[in-house]
Amino acid sequence: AGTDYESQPVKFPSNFLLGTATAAYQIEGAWNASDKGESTWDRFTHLKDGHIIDNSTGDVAALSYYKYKEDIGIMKNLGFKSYRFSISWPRILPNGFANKISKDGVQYYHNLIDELLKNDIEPMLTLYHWDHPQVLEEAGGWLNSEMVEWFADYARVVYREFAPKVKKFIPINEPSIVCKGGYSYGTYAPGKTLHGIGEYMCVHNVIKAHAKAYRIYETEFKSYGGQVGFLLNLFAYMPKNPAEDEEASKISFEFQAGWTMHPIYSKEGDYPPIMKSLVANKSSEQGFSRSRLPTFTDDEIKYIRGTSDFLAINHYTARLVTAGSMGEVPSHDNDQGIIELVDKSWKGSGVSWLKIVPEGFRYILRQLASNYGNPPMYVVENGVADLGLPEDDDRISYYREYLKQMLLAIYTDGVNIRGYYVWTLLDDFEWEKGYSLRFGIVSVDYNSPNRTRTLKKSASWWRNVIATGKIDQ
Ligand code: PNW
Repeated sequence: AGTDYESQPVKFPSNFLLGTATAAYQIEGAWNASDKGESTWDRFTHLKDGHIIDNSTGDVAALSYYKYKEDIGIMKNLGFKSYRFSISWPRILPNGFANKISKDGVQYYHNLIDELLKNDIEPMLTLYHWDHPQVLEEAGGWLNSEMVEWFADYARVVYREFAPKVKKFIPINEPSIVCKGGYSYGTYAPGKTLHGIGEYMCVHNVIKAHAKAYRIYETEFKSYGGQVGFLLNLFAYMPKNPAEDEEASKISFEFQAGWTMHPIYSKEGDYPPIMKSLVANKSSEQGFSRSRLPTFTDDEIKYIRGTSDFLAINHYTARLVTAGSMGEVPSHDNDQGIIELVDKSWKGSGVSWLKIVPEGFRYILRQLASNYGNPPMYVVENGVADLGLPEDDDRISYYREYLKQMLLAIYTDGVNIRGYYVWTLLDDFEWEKGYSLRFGIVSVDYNSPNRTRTLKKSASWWRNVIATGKIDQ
């Protein structure tokens, strides 16, 4: 409010890091190259049982396993200074466990990282972007607390190999999204629908796994001088009616952000008090003998608190919230006592959940900063889907308007944001949506065996933004 269009800041701060982000399963292909093990997403897509809209798989995807040099060349050409990518866990640990390390798998990521460094592109490494070894899922996956140890063993292998070259690590991509998709809705691998139980158990173990991966770096690898950050996905949850729905918006924030942020970033640690009481009340109303929200021991609370050197956030869209009831009974969605709505005036995109609400971006950046002591932050995913147009003017205006809101958060609100990553470089495998929609600034021709890349208009737009250090009006 009070800032007119002309006076909005358009220049990035100096040393602001601009990059692009991808994830292994969504672009690599080469699903069974060399001795790679089967991942949960390999298993899930191979079922071809309608879970994936076009019954497609990531078997070949964008072939980035073979074309990484070309992809890095594109980033270099566009001027990006950093690349966030993920490692496929079963590619480097084919058995799931650390008793066997794949030489070829490890070599692939060394080649990728070396090529980035040669081109002055800073690697940001995500250890787990949803594709865990299927064999570990057979043993319970994120519902088994042993998964914390298996992940810790994997993290140690990753650090041992790559800590000399990589200075920013993110253990886990979006705990709440992967746990709800995989263990509550069943829309993601492994497709379990234990709503009200599964998503809480999964997040509980994921938080512990994150913390352990952080502590391992801290005690065994800190001499390399790198950092380990916590990543969450967060929509903006804005009150439907500002006069009445402030409480609803606070509850939403605690259930989405607080669920994982409070244990790691608050002074007291543990889950947010309001979440503990709401889930406990619902559970008892429903006849459960204890809360469906698991509990941390005092030692665990201490161990988890403070396990993040930077906050990484993925942001796409917003919701309006008001008191009400949604979701399956029981479920994390339902426990909140909230309904989420979208404003009719919000523009849609190529995917139904993603409405275009630039002001929501500033809203959550400010909210995160003020709730958790304004930690150093990186926005490590932001972008929009369409149905595949080379003249992607809507994508350009999405980036333009969202970036302006981020700059307002930086300059006007003082939010400590250090970098921003475009989701995504290449048209990719979009999980349950397969290849039916496109998020890339570079198109991939899925009809050509070679997966030919072509720059979209938004890629050229980004080249200009990076070269000039500012957003065009
Ligand atoms: C992110 N939602 O996930 C993921 O990190 C990416 O792998 C993915 O490709 C990207 O968003 C775009 O879809 C989300 O439905 C997926 O709320 C879905 C939701 C949120 C985040």
